[in-house]
Amino acid sequence: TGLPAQTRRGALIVVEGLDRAGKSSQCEMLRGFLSEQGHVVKYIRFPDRTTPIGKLIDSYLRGSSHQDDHSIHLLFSANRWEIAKGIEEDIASGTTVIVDRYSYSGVVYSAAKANPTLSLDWAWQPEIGLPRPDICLFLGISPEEAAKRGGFGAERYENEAMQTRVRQLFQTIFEKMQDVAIIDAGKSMDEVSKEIQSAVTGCIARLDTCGALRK
Ligand code: T5A
Ligand code: NA
Repeated sequence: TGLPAQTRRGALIVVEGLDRAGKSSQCEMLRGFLSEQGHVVKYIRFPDRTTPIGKLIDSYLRGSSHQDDHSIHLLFSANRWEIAKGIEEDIASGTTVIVDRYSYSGVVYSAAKANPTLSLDWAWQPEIGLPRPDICLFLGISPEEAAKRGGFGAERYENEAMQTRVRQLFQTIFEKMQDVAIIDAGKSMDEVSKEIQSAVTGCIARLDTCGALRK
């Protein structure tokens, strides 16, 4: 008696994957699924191209401007930091947040560049302290399956050599990581969605929603 009921926190769910693996489609489907289950859900994506930093990133990705490799890496990271507080507040107030790409894309795409002073280790540093996901769903897809979903677009990084290194680096980091579900994204949208739902349902059931979000 007397003590206010503690608000149960939301979950932080990250969806990562290779280009055209279906991340955005699956985030939307997951949002619908969780909403139907009665969760309050927010869907955000990185890069968030709407902020001033995001506009610099957008221009870089579209090839309209140049940035040093380290500099653009720090901008991608800063783009997460400027939204991090908002994520923490949402989670604390009971909202489940689905994030389309996060630090893992951040470190992998930068380290995939042939730049001798931009290692995975270097790339991780500015990510330290950001809210840690309760689960990361990694959507893996073969180059053949990805190609069937349309050729490479015009954006930077959408080329064979870059994608091959990105694929290897994602594997390297996810092999060592806990709380990651590797999903075969080459299957049909509904099959992929079912696998994601089952992984997320398991995660939420195990989650101590009275405990704080990890860093
Ligand atoms: N980046 C990003 C960094 O370098 N550092 C960072 O810190 C961050 C956050 C932009 C780039 O920025 C880099 C990585 C990227 O190169 P982005 O805007 O998220 O990142 O990339 P997008 O181009 O929007 O995303 P993708 O092209 O990777 O697409 P998605 O979201 O994986 O796929 P989606 O859902 O749009 O689907 C693609 C197509 O496939 C179909 C869909 O209908 C759609 O046509 N499809 C399927 N078809 C058959 N079967 C299925 N199961 C299908 N699922 C989807
Ligand atoms: Na996308």
